[in-house]
Amino acid sequence: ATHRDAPTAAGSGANATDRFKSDKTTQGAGTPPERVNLLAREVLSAVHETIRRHKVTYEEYNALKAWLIDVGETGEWPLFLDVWVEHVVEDVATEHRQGSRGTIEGPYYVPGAPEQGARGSVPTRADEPGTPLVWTGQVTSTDGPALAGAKIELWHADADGLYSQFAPGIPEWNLRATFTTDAEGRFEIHTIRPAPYQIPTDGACGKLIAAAGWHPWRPAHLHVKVSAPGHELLTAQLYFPGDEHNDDDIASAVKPELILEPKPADDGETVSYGFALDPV
Ligand code: MBD
Ligand code: FE
Repeated sequence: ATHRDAPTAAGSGANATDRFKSDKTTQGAGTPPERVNLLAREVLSAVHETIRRHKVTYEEYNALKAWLIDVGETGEWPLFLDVWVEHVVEDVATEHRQGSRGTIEGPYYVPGAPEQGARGSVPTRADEPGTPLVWTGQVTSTDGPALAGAKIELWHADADGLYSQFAPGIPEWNLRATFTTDAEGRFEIHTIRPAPYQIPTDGACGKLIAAAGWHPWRPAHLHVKVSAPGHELLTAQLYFPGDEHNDDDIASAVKPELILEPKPADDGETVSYGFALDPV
């Protein structure tokens, strides 16, 4: 890549902000005033309490103000919220479920990825770097039966940790696809193993991480949305054993049930992992 199309925090941030606006911006617009009053008051009280307890100075208050302005200007509200807040929303939203565990969606999902049937490959570049991965599995209902015609939407980073449609210079649907289970609920997906993901160091989120002395890493992961008529949508991520950030993901989104057990194969790796969906 030339310098001009090098990935930047502001570039992926602007794309993630646009993506959010085109899909989800009107969700929750009808939240009743009593609820807004309750939640806004409690969040503000928690901020006030922190200021009093730690005797926050004007210098620190102005650093916060400058940083919040920067989050907006670099388009990083989706990244900030999904990394540091979404995992708790996801826990609360799914605590009633009996079926497969899920985790956060993150900022880089795009609906409508190309349909590949029950068995096929995700779109890749001719010279796509990365270890080939063949993933087989079955989608069932927690009621018992296999779910034919269930949709598995898959998206993930490439071997450089970059996502198509958010980093520049990558074909539109690279490493993004939709699969549909066969009559027995089964699927077979051919892709590559993604690299770990690093929060951009040149944006507001990167500045917070550096200023606080944290690290910017998420472990390597595959994102999925699994859906079938009459069942709750499952949003999950799958991880690889031995990744050094499985235990300290900056986005707090790893759960032991989501770690794959890949096995070496002639040309790369194979893995078996399926999903059980809760009826609505
Ligand atoms: C990612 O790839 C991701 O999955 C999350 C949750 C946040 C930032 C980048
Ligand atoms: Fe991700």
